[in-house]
Amino acid sequence: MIELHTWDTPNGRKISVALEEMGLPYRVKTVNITKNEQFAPAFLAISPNNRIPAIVDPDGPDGKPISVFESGAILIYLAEKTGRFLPRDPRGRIAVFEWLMWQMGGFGPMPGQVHHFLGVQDPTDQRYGLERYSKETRRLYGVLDRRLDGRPFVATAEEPSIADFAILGWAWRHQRHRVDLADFPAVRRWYEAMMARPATRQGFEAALA
Ligand SMILES: N[C@@H](CCC(=O)N[C@@H](CS)C(=O)NCC(=O)O)C(=O)O
Repeated sequence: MIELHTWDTPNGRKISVALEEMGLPYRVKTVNITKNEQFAPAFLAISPNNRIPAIVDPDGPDGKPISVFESGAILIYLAEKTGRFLPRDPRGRIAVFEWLMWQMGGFGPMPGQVHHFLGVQDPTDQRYGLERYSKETRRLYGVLDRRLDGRPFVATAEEPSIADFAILGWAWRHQRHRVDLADFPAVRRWYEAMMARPATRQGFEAALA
């Protein structure tokens, strides 16, 4: 059974959603990042950047155990293992990679900074960072809204892809980064449709902490 080393955060939830959607059995190993468990040597051995999530699959590609860190790499690994949620045709595949990389590079790091600056107590220290990252986060929601206008999913037509799971992990925290989905109607329609999927919902409800 796959071990999922994780915590109840957007990057962690991407993987529990993907595992549930793929119907892969998994066992959660919690890494309490509020208690610095991400710096434990045993965790660093599978996640050298000391961040969740990471997985250990006892049945890797060569039949031997493999560990994978970085949520984008984990999603690609799981999609290739199961043959699900990543098209085989090169055009469909590259579209999924484009939106997965878009999430990893922006729609995660930017709202993550909003979360950080919201916690800064000194208003002078807070102002510039909060303004900068809130503006960039809203810009990214606008990009996503235009992309989803007239499309069911971000990169595929018939069913979601790993790019939807990745983006959803962060959209799940829209209230925390103070984005009202009413301002982004296509994102809201997609978000509600994704959250209505039983496996996706289970991925967000599974006990991770
Ligand atoms: N690019 C990484 C980011 C992972 C990440 O930032 N994880 C956060 C929780 S969402 C974490 O482990 N933080 C612990 C720390 O900052 O020490 C991925 O997508 O896997």
